[in-house]
Amino acid sequence: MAQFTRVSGIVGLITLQNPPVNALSGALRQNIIDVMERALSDPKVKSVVICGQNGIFCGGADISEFGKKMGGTPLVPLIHSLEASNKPVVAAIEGVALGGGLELALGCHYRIAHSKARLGLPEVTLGMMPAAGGTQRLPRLIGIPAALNIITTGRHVTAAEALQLGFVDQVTDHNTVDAAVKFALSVAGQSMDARRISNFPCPCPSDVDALFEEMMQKVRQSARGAIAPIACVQGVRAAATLPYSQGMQREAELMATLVTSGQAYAQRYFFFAQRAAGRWRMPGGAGWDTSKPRAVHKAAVIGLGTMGRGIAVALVQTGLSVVAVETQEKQLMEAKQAVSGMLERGAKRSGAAPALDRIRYSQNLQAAGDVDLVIEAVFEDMNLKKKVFKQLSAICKPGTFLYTNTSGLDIDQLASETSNPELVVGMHFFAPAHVMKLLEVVYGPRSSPQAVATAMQLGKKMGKASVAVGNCRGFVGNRMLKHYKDQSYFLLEEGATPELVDGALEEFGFPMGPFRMYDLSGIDVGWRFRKEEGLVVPGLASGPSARVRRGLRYSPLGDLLCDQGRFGQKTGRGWYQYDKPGGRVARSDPWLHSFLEEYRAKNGLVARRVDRQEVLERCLYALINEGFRILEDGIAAGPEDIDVIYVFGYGWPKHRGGPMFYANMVGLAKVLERLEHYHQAHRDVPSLQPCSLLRRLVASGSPPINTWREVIKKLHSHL
Ligand code: 3H9
Repeated sequence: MAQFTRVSGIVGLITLQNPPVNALSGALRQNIIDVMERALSDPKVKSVVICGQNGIFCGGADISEFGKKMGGTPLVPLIHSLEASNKPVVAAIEGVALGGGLELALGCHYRIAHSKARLGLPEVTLGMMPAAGGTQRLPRLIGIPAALNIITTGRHVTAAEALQLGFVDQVTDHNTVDAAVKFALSVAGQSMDARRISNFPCPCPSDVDALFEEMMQKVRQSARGAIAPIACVQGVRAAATLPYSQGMQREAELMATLVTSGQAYAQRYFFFAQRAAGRWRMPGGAGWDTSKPRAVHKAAVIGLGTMGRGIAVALVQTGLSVVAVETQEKQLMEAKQAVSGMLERGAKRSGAAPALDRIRYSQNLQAAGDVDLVIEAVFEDMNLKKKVFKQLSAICKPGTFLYTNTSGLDIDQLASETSNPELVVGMHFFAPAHVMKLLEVVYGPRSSPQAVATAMQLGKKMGKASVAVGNCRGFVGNRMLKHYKDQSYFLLEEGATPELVDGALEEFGFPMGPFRMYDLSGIDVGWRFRKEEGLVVPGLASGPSARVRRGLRYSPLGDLLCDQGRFGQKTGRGWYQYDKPGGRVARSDPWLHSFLEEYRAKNGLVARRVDRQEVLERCLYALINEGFRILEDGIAAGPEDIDVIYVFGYGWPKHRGGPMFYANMVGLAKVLERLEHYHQAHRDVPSLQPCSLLRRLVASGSPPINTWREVIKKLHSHL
């Protein structure tokens, strides 16, 4: 687990060995203590180097051990014993030094890092805080503002930045262990009194109170109810205001509250959920472990609207050569300018040169003839997409993957237009496509495992959380969202206001409630679509038929606003009012409230008092219920997939783990009981009727969420 050897005669080399990331499990911690004692008691050893096997220093504490009974020596005394050593201890950092891994390195007297190494304290992203001295040592070493930034964001820092900030002493492009051993030889025999960070005074700016006040406000605003970032600030504040030993005590107290909190539980679950989603599987068994992706070098993007432009940027940034096709000349010119701008801004941020020469523009679909894959991103219209797919099937070289960016159209219908339907897969990007982390990879009944594997790998290369899902209207994310949206409208009809609904959901942790979201994205989008489908009947504002579509309860409220030209932010009026068209600050609108009253009166609806709890239960449980249906249908393989989709694509607060995790936390029996209650009260809303999988899970004693995949598999095998 921790191997000890002597190198260059006098250097004790300790190698952490706990694949895959040398996480500091109880056993490894105990081992480090044992080998360190050996190194210190060996008179031939004059200095020590700590490194990790397989080019990785250490990925931090073993996340799977939190919430369980702790074994082995805790990390804090281990790090203290390293720091207290009279023999110099040098950390040789390759790959990553994260969380407890960086804290271990901060306990060493020197840190030598490889130029490609990444360092950071990402505990906050797990709902926790650095609690092995990270909040006390880092500010002492690099100052409060820089330490606050690293600890409250959890971001990974490059070796170059770490050197500049001063928490790495040397960066090498060569063998890091060799460099560290050389360094250890050069400091052997020296006193380490001046190198123990815990003895450093904490550099305190004169306006320390103002600094922390400002930081606390900033963190509270962006945390959306998450408690870990606040505890991180409090921990660093302790470093600034208390002696080291008391600061450590404060750090331990804060962590004790965090580590047992529901939020930390949710975020640790989410860490493993992301990895579980990567282990995708199609019905029939093909999946990540059996299907090899094909190497791709050249891609085409068809259609350069907002989505196509973002996708082209993401592909170029991934290192592919891209042909960007747009048949309209004006649109092509505009897109070229916009894409170049995005690439230049991206390059500026990353410090690289913009790869403008990797993208070529064309007005002709024939330009896609020699590419390895196409991502079609034309307007969301089935007939148009079918036409494009038919043409692409004839133009592209044999074997070219044909991917479609759609937010919910039937992949199999598109595949039918081609001569090789197995090459067709959906790639549902989220706007802006080069920024948003989520990608739904949608397999149709005829998609080949290799076409899916290649799309999944491409998504990963783009830095996306890619989730493989089955083909159905709206796929996973939008199919569930429909029911959340429906409830938001029904609540207005029954007596709520947009302010109440948005307020409740924002307090829950969404960055934006539904009505502010509709205003932002444009209320007219769905209205235009429904008009084309003949579902909006002009002038039909009242009477029973206005509130029924396809035999189901329907709220025409959004359509009625559009009839009045209130499309949202872009027209300066929507569910709220704005100071001008395009304005961002939503203000309550008395007109809207009168409009709602009139609407209710015309439709014979009597407003009743709706409270925040009902808003949460109706909107969230309707969405969750659909999540269970999706699991039942096999559209998503497990609850983790749904949770990843909702956190990365739909603003679900990460500290609540995702909708399915939330249902598990609330208790499935409670969710079932509330759904039954609401369905009883709204018989014309079938989506509130509890789905049979939820009933079966409750009947089988509400098994823990990490067993649902297996339970569902068994249910399917009995069908
Ligand atoms: C902490 O340190 C608290 C301290 O302050 C002490 C308090 C007292 N533990 O991501 P990958 C697994 S909190 C357990 O696919 P990559 C992971 O599940 C910790 N397991 O690879 C996966 O398993 P599987 C702070 C871990 O190359 C496999 O390793 N540290 C841990 O894309 C490969 O992972 C962090 O937050 C862990 N610490 O990325 C760092 N780390 O194959 C968390 C990974 O079965 N880790 N695994 O699915 C990471 O950010 C990434 O894993 C890393 C590698 C960048 C290291």
